Amino acid sequence: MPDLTLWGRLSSCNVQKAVWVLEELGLPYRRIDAGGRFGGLDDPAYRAINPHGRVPTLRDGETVVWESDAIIRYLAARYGAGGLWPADPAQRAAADQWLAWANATLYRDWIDLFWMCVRTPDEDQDAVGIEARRTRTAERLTLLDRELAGRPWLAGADFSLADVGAGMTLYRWYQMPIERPALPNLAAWYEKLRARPGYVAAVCIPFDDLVGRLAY
Ligand SMILES: N[C@@H](CCC(=O)N[C@@H](CS)C(=O)NCC(=O)O)C(=O)O
Repeated sequence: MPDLTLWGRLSSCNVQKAVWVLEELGLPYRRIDAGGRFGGLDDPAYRAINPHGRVPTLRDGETVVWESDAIIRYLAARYGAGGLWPADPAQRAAADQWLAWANATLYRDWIDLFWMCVRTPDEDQDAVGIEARRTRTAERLTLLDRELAGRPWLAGADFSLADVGAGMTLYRWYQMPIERPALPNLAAWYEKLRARPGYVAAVCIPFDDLVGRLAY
């Protein structure tokens, strides 16, 4: 029986990825609220396990991992039996490229958009900046829509970490007060994600407590 502890508030999108994978794998774990209004990230004990001082951090017995994508890769490799993270290098690369793309490309404008149009108080919002991020995020999601036309899941026939990295952004994308292009394949994929209990438990988290609030 693994001894898993995850540090991080559930309102953090990066924590959400880790919780989603823990739920997908059906693993028992303890989650400790940290970061945001819970604080604790500058505590020496926390810095000792995560020198970066951010959430999430995972401890599995003696093993400590931080950085959300490193955490989900670790969990899937350790406990996923080749499902979420295929053992075959070519199949794994098919998932890994999307996981890397989600973090390096999709995430950047998407998270800026979230901060600029949700977390920034109305009176301080930069409409031009918001529109630039909205347009670029829509372009990335349009690419996903095209890709998803030919297969059920992002890396192929099976659900994998590729779906976690990019799929994590969709709940907030569909909740944000913005205009969205009609993307039928993306919408169908989102519905399939919403049918997964792990996605609902980890990602479909209302963010009212973050609205108009730059500081925690
Ligand atoms: N690249 C890191 C980003 C970690 C990060 O910046 N986490 C944010 C929350 S999403 C954080 O710790 N913010 C400070 C806080 O919550 O107090 C990862 O994916 O884990």
